[in-house]
Amino acid sequence: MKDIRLVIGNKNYSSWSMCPWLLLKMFDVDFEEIQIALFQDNTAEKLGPYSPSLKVPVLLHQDTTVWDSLAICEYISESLLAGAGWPTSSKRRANARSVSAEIHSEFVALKKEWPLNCKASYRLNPSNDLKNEIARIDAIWSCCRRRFGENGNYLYGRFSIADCMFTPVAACFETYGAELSKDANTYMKNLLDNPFVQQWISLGRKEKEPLSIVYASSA
Ligand SMILES: N[C@@H](CCC(=O)N[C@@H](CS)C(=O)NCC(=O)O)C(=O)O
Repeated sequence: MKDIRLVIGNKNYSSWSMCPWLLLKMFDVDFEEIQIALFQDNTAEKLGPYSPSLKVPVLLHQDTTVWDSLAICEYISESLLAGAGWPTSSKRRANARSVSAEIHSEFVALKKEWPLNCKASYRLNPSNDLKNEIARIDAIWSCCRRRFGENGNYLYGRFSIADCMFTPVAACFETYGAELSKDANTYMKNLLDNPFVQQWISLGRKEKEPLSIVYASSA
């Protein structure tokens, strides 16, 4: 058994699982992946020993259990990366934490109407609420890239937790055909070209659970 274990759901559906998984991969942290299929009769039974919330993701490190994607990313950065998960300047770090918290806690229409589904690729017209949310995400991406992105392809130049939190959004935008500004579209493509993101998506596409599961839930 490895020192660090990450419990995740189906790669095809579990947007929140993708965030800490990508952080660990991007920073070359050795970890064991424990995958539990969601929305099965025995899912709660399987998650119970790991997850106090009965949700994924969950990180297990020595005698510490951390659940909830953003808390896990914070823990990884603090305990395993000496803080390197966030930008180094306090101004950028504050901005990165703000946009990460915003995507984590807001965007109800996006999470409901355009769930992660790596296997799908079709246009799905957004509601007015979702259009407003897409415009807000476009503004976040464009503004971060313009103000802070000078030293790389990511929101704050080099890769950070903020990019992890927005990667599932990029996958959903691509799947359902979000209309974005040029800068936001370029950033989305950069995220999707990342080899670990490609790996997640291609593994998700190979999973066998039926697509109907995702529409029966709000995950
Ligand atoms: N706020 C949590 C949300 C976790 C969550 O909703 N996970 C979904 C999968 S992406 C889940 O475990 N769903 C199973 C269920 O709701 O029973 C986080 O950021 O980790």
